[in-house]
Amino acid sequence: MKEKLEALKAEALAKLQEVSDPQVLNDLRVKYLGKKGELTEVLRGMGSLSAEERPVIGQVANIVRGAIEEIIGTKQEVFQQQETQNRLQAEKVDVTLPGRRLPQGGIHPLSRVVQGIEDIFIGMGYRVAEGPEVETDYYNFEALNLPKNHPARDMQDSFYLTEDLLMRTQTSPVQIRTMQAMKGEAPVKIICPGKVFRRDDDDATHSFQFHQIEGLVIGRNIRMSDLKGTLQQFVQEMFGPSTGIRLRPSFFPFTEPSVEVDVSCFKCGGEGCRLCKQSGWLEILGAGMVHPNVLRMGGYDPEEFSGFAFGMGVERIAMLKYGIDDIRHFYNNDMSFVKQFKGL
Ligand code: 2NM
Repeated sequence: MKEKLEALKAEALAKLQEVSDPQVLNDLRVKYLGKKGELTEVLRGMGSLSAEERPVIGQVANIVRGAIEEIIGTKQEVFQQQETQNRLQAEKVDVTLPGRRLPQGGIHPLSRVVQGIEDIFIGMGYRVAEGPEVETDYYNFEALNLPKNHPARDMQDSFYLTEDLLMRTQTSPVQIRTMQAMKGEAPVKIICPGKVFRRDDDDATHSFQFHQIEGLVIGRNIRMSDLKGTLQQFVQEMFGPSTGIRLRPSFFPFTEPSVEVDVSCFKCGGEGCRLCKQSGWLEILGAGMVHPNVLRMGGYDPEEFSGFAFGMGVERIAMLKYGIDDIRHFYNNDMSFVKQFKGL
């Protein structure tokens, strides 16, 4: 029996020594040490041994069991370490790799220009007022001193929805609405940014919808010099401290007198270049003293109150500022265009 045990031990150790796979190791453990294993099988014969032989064989059996358990334990530990190493290798993270950038949006050039202009006027104490894009004939024309037979009211020039409703052709109706809401209180200092609509064929410089910012100031003793000083301050903040302005007589139904306002070319400083067509000046604003009829429509007595107003096209300013040659770029949603203004 002792020989059997020694043979079992030799065979088991030889086989276990070669094992390189945890599954095989477990199979061998069951084969030798399991309940129905070979060692158990041998020990079952102990019953036929004499009382003297039994402890001797028992001791040998224990040594055999111990030797087999030890080599299995050692092997298990090696396999476990290998497993840990493999996992560490597989799950390795290189913390020095650069991170993945999140896609970042930018502000549309038109919004950027609107925000810039708003900030300048807010800095001068103005409030931003907004109103509906669908207007009544009264607010869009009548209250702005455009009589019923005025050429600007031609059906050909505006988008009419009904006899009485149309898409606003400028943001001035917001100013009338604001004046009426103020119920004769002064001062009024507002700018009105927004989308306006004209029935026009689109080309490089025209669009049936575009953006305007209009400003309005009403108070006592508001004079043309206040308008001039305000616009002078605005263009210096907008285009740089050396920018100058020039007023030329003009006509608008809602202002009297009316002026066109040019700014000295911010590209050449007035020397003359391609941007200003060699004139040294860029036309960017219309303005004037609010017409007495408009003041009356807004609820202000022209004998007591006066005011100035101005308006500018956002697209035109953005095109000059960023050197954009076609107004349609603003609306195409072409990413290669829009992306150029990221972080500007
Ligand atoms: C312009 C030019 C001149 C203007 C007038 C008014 C109002 F409502 F007070 F009558 N708002 N804006 C105005 C005056 C607009 O845009 C070129």
